Amino acid sequence: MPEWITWLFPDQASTIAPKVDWLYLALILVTGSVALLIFTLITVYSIRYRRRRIDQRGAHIEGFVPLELFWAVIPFLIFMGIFAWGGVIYYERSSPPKGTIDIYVVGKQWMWKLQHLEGPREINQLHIPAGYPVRLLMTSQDVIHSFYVPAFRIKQDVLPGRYTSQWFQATKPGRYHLFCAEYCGTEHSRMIGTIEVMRQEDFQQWIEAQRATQPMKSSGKEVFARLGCDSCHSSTDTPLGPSLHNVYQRKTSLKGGGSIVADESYLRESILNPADRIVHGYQSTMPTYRGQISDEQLNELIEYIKSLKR
Ligand code: HEC
Ligand SMILES: [Cu+2]
Repeated sequence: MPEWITWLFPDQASTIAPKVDWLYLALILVTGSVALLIFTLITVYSIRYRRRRIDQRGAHIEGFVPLELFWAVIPFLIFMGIFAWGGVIYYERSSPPKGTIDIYVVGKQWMWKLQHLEGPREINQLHIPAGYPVRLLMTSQDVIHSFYVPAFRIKQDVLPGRYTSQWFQATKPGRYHLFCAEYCGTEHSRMIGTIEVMRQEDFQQWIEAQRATQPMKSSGKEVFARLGCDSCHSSTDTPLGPSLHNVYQRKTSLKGGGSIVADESYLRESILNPADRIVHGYQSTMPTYRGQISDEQLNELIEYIKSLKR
């Protein structure tokens, strides 16, 4: 993006930001120049072809097919091009690379609660390193919110009862605004925060200084034991329940046909609504845990299940 145009956009602080801005700029230029052309022609023609005598009549015009085709087909092609361009960016925006740093986000009227896998929790503030892909796994404990960081050009609704996710890679250290972009009640406008992008070494130091906390998967292990999940789930399949080892990212066959890849959303659903999808070969004997655990505990539980490997 050339220097002279950057005043038009907020700071570009993620890998996707320049791509979004180029597309946006193209849209402004295309629609702006067409609007300008139309308004100029309206003005010029209304002066040039104004009625000069009271008995003057306009000619009767039937239409001209090549011209009609020209101004239908050309804009169509331009807009299909823009659609494809936007599609490519959208695809990139929604497919995180491998090896992301995962952060759990819980939206709540009216604050952002964030947690690192290593354990540290933050409120309305998130520390991350520059130059690393970060994936946010987000949910809300009440109404719909939206996680919006203008400098990264990312915005994603955060919904109660399920995970939505988005990823980004910050390019330069600094402090960036975090907003809630979905009206969520009286103090919506105060549901704001800061993303603190640090140099890699600084981030390493920061996360080590939070050592007092334990990793999410360890807290999750405690929740697992406290809720008695281990009475049915052990390291091997038993008649009481399937083993949860290696379940994450595995293709699970379901009762009644079909299968599903066990991602975070599936694990979450299995705990809150176990009757919705039954693992092949089992009955619906698992009780629901809806209302018994907070979103934070659920996140920790899921990290624990993800860590179970043979
Ligand atoms: C009474 C026994 C029982 C208890 C207690 C129980 N489960 Fe289950 N669980 C099952 C059975 C049976 C299934 C397979 C049928 C189904 O999908 O509902 C299952 C399935 C699951 C699955 C899906 C596994 C897969 O292979 O796709 C997950 C995840 C899970 N349980 C997690 C938990 C967690 C976490 C707890 C504790 C909060 C828990 N379960 C408590 C019996 C139990
Ligand atoms: Cu909100």
